Amino acid sequence: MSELKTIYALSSGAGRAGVGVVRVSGSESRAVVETLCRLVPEPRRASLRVLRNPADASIIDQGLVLWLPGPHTVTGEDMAEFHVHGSPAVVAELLRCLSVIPGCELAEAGAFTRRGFVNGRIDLVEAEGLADLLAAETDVQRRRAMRQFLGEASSVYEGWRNSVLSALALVEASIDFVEEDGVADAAVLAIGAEIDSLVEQLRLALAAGANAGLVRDGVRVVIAGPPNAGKSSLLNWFSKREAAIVSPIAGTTRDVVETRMVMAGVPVLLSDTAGLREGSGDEIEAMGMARALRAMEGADILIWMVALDRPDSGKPLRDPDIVVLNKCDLASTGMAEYMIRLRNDSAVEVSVKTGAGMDVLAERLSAMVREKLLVSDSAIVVRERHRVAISETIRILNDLRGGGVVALELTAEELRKASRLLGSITGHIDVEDVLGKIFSEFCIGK
Ligand SMILES: Nc1nc2c(ncn2[C@@H]2O[C@H](COP(=O)(O)OP(=O)(O)O)[C@@H](O)[C@H]2O)c(=O)[nH]1
Ligand SMILES: [Mg+2]
Repeated sequence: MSELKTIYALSSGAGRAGVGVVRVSGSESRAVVETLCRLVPEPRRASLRVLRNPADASIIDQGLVLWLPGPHTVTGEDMAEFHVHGSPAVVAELLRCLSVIPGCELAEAGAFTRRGFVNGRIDLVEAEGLADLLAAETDVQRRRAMRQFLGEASSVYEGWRNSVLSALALVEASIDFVEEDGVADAAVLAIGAEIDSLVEQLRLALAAGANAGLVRDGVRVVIAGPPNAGKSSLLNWFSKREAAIVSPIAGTTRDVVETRMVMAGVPVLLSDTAGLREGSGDEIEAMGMARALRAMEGADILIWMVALDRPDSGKPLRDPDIVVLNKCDLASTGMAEYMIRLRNDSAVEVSVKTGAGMDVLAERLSAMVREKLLVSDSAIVVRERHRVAISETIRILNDLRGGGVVALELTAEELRKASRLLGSITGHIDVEDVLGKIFSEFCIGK
């Protein structure tokens, strides 16, 4: 540890602010405080100090200084914090003065959190929770990330790993008695129930995590339908701005127009697509339709919109989640038949133009967004990295169970693999290669 440099960075947001917080971590932290303000404050006690440039004793700023001796700090190392006036000039001068203090260097992105991990202050799943927490834009994101950061997910992962380890202990103990008849069978039998229950829990967790990406990345809502149904009008109504061009000319929308919004505390990516019709002959419109079809496939919620005065309205690519009959201010023609063809009896009738029925539609959509998230609010298998490890663990355990009675040594080896996989999620083993990826997500100063 001793060869590690002392790192420093602006930990609060860049640009003008009331206060700028510069953090320092490493063995030189105390020396840094002495260099800049002579008298080191009492540990963990905010003290007002004048900070001076060590080269010429000119004043950098006056601010609060914290001296935080390790190991009970976020990095596990000695730390210091300088709360100065948050102007770019003050912060720049402070950082410049820090850069010439021997043994100090500017922190890389995520360096503070990484040191916290190396020193056992935080595990990988908690670090990922912290990254999500820092990136959280909505309340649902904040709550899920906070739970992960506080270690809820980690303790579940650790619990699973412990049950693998206790099965392993039993198998290893039996290996010594393998000469005796029936010991192998008895051992495998004894761990069977435990493994089955573990596999079941892992499966449930995978399923619950299937929608977790929605909390992180947002729910994709796609509006599709024939030309002139009012799709672009609907997108504009939801986004409260003229994001898409509205016109009576069929084939106006040629690309996927996306707008971000928050619904039920969740980020929603709402997409308007080119109207689907046959035989338009326009090459660019055809490309737009191809994009529309792709967007429909990737939709978490598909809104199929048709106009009430156009009974011949085509068919959606897949069962829509919401059918919207627009233009209810106009006379309806033969829609009943169309609805039967669509096999959907829960359409919402609206007029984007007059606003009729729009509150019902908004409520229906928002309920659906909430429903998508119910599953994932408590999800712990939230990243691809977790999914891969859990799926592989399930495969190994299933093979063990399905393979009849195998040699105990082999069983033990497979259980060891499973425990390593589960341990790699929280970072207790074999994780060098994933570290760079996880910590590079952080900004500098974290
Ligand atoms: N009468 C009536 N016209 C509408 C309504 N909603 C949209 N329109 C009109 O229908 C035409 C097509 O709308 P647009 O949003 O561009 O449809 P899109 O092709 O599905 O994107 C435009 O002239 C809109 O003003 C509605 O509720 N009632
Ligand atoms: Mg349009």
